[in-house]
Amino acid sequence: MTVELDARAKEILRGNDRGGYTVPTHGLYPYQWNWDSVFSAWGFSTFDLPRAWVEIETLFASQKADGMVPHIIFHQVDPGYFPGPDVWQGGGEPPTSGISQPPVAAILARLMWEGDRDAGRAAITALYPKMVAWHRWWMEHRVVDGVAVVTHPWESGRDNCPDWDHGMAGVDGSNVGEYHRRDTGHVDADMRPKKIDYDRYLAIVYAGRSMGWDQARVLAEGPFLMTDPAVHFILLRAMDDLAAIGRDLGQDVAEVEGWAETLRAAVPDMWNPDLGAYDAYDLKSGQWANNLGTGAWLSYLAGVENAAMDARLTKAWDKVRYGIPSADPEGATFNPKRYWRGPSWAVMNALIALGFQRMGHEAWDARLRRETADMIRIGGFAEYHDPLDGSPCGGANFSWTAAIWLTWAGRD
Ligand code: 2M8
Repeated sequence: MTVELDARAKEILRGNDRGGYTVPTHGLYPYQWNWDSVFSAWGFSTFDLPRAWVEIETLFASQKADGMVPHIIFHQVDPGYFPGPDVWQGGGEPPTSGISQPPVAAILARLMWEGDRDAGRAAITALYPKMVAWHRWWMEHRVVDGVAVVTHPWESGRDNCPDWDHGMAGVDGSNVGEYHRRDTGHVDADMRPKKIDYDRYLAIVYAGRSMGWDQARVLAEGPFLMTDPAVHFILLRAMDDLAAIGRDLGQDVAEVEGWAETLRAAVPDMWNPDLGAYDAYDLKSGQWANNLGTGAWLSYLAGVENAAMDARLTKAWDKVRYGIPSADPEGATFNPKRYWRGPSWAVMNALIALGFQRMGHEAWDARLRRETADMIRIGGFAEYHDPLDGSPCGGANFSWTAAIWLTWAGRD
């Protein structure tokens, strides 16, 4: 079974390879997505290391002059996805979107490099200054008072998770006009965001576009701005990993270490005392999300732990069977099949497990790996899974789920 799944996972990655970049899945997502691509690279690194480094090189080839690495790169126009390059107008050749995505590159590039230093030396040496520039972009354009923020739910990668409900309520989506969604032509609409979400997603894109994607203006004047503990902890961990890479390469890492210190010092500011966990905060309305979500779970990744939170988290985990739910199972809006509002995502489970490993939570790591592997055995290489019964949700033959099988969940 494991051997068969290994072969199938490799087949999926090869099948989604479009030559230098990997699509998340055929049909539903026909372009290169930022963090999907880095997870795909990690997957490739288990059986084709040169191809793995090429994936990350292709991603960074679309880095903007200000250091941003865009969230989508539209290599070949495909009418099967909306909103495409004509809607985004993010510039570049190939064209891109106008926002970024969670900066996992340094975290996984370090793992890839440490797996084979000789093979990765040239690639990591070329990549290092580009990753520094991207992290500087985050510090300059997406950190407010030391805390990481997102200017669009898509920037968080967790598009419709309950974290964003307050911020989204403040976005006027009534003027976006007619448009034709394509996602619901590929997968069950009950597993996707609702129309009211899409209206607001588009309103935020139109606002950014009207500012010519001037990121200082997007931050100051955009209609959506929330702190994101998940991105904060990912960025903080990525800073630590980037500093480690830089030290190994003999670079001066003082600037990167300084960024890590800034982010670390602000961690207490993300603590919502009423929730008893790290939480997202709406900078427009001044309200906590009051949602026990992925951000809290990712604290371990950054070496942050809080005894008061552990019990809350494990209680939520115990309510489901297959991995970490993307929303609190006891929350009023929990939905085990609707995208980021409840399902278990193999890719998030793997990131959370890197945190468990960092903090020495071996039993949790083993449990999460077993549950994620079982979920993939039940539901296949789906985009995400129902955490109650493991059934598949969203797109099939998904690159990042295949990658997580090869790198972590399916490993002996
Ligand atoms: C989902 O997001 C895209 C927009 O970026 C979409 O729904 O159209 C998210 O799950 C995101 O995290 C992911 O990177 C992307 C491709 O898998 O799909």
